Amino acid sequence: MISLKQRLFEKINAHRPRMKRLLKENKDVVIDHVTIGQCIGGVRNVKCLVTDISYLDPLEGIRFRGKTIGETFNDLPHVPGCEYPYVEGFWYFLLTGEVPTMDETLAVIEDFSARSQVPHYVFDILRAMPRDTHPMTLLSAAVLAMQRESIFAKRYIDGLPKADYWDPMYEDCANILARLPAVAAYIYRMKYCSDTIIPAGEYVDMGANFAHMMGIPRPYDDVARMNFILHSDHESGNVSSHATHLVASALSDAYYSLSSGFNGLAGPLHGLANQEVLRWIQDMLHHLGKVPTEEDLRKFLWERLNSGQVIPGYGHAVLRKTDPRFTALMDFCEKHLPDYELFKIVKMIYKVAPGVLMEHGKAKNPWPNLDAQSGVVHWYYGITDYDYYTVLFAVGRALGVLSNIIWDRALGYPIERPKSITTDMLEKYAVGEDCGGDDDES
Ligand code: FAM
Repeated sequence: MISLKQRLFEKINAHRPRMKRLLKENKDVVIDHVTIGQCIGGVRNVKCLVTDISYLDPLEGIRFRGKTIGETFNDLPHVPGCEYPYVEGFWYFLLTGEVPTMDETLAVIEDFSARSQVPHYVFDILRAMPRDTHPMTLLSAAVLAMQRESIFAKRYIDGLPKADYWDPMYEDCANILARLPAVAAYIYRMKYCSDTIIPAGEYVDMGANFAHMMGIPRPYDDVARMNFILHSDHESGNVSSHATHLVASALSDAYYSLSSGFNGLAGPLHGLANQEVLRWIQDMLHHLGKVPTEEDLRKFLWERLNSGQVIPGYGHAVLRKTDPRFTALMDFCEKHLPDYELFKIVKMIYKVAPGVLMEHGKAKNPWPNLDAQSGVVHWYYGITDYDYYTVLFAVGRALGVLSNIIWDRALGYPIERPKSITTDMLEKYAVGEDCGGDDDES
């Protein structure tokens, strides 16, 4: 049996000529055009990034390496007696596009086990930070602090050929992934559990280890696996993926890049929305002093919209239907916690909010994204400190963005440098005048 790294190298070698040929023979083929609306409006929908790790269809939702969420959960090697696959097998799948055998999955688990020791100074740094620091700041700072461990940064200084960049990038990414759950769990226990740290036990698999270090009994190991896989990747244009990719394009190592991606994930329009959903629901319950009726809820939604706030967990820049990640979480809740009060409220919001948003008439997509549903699962399993929820998103997101930057280096993607223009120039374009001067190399 060959290792994941060897298999990945075979895949990289097979893929490189495709990219080379595209660049050599078709580099001037036009695939999109850019309007003033897109230029001012967040580059929405401009096709200018490449990834084979996942693709987001506006109506169908995400596919990982061509597989829907259901197929992914079904086809990958499962932890015996559990509903969800090994996260380590999913990592193999994201990197290579191939479903690993059980032996190949267990080999990744063994490899992660060998890499899983978190340097002690990381915990010292976390402890030195004020205890009321947001957990995403703690997580991002911990990843950044570990930058001194970067194998890529060391080998780059020694003079590494470009064709080999992917190799130390792979090493850094695997090291980060093997350590991230322990860092995330440490933050949780330090901040919310009276500093009662649970040391890592013997490495079993990412889901089981995380549940152990969080101090949450089964089936939270399986919930963690589901959560990490669902949050892993959403093609390349979302803020956390794009930020990670952008920073890595300057040949910043994986630690710098991932920390940047996490900083983007911490925004309320992106990953922080999962915290915001629960905060919003708790505010509503507090405000009403009772479980809302549909009419109470409708009124509350309108109050929020009329005061200029967004409905967290609803809307999406790409999706135009209910997010299948939301549906996967909903299916989980229907199976495991159908009568849970908070789940019933989330379902009521799903029934009422899309109609209100349609009537409001602004959001292009009135349907829920995964953040509308993830918090209720965390809450049910005892994690009621909702400002921690984005950390649970982040550990999963690391799988996607790190596999992407390994491939970025494997395919030799250059430093990213889009062109900006001035408002004067846009006004000239608007009246059909040529603005010239397109080739800025700086
Ligand atoms: N509630 C109220 N207004 C909303 C809205 C919502 N849920 N979603 C969109 N709008 C507004 C939006 O603010 C914009 O208003 P202005 O014209 O006044 O600026 C208008 O509708 C058009 O926006 P859009 O084109 O439909 O959406 P965008 O592509 O600009 O933004 C989101 C996409 C996700 C940022 C936006 O839908 C939003 O703010 N949703 C709530 C926050 C959220 O759930 N974010 C998580 C997204 C998630 F998938 C993730 O990244 N984890």
